[in-house]
Amino acid sequence: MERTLIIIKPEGVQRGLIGNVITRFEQRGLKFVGLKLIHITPELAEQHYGVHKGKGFYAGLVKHITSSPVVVGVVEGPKAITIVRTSMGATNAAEALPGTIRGDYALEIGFNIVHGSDGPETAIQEINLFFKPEELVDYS
Ligand code: DAT
Ligand code: MG
Repeated sequence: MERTLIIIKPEGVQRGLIGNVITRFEQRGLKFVGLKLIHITPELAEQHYGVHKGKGFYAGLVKHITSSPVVVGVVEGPKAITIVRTSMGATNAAEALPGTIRGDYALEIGFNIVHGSDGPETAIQEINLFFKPEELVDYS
């Protein structure tokens, strides 16, 4: 079993895609063990996107993710990290295949609807950044 962090970004919330994105992960078979609506602070955004510091798009990325509320969730399942990434589609929405979230709902890299952790270590870091242990449920 793996756990991974997902974020429905400001444009996803504003466009009314919360239910749709959650449904896609649920229908894939993943279980939500954490879920909340929050407004990300600049401090939290800088921690979350710290790996991109120094890149040309960093300032815009932080500004955008803090611009309005987002949904953050933790999903669980076998190979959850890879399954979320492949369900999301390519980072650059122009290259994302139809059938993926980005391929069905996004046009631009800067408005690509959804975030998913990119590996086992970042998944643990990102889950701990956004959720306290007591905010995560256990179905077993
Ligand atoms: P992903 O979100 O697929 O993990 P990433 O970690 O490389 O992609 O980048 C994080 C986010 O930053 C991405 O979802 C959108 C934005 N981004 C990445 N590369 C960009 C670029 N060249 N121009 C503008 N925004 C970019
Ligand atoms: Mg990433």
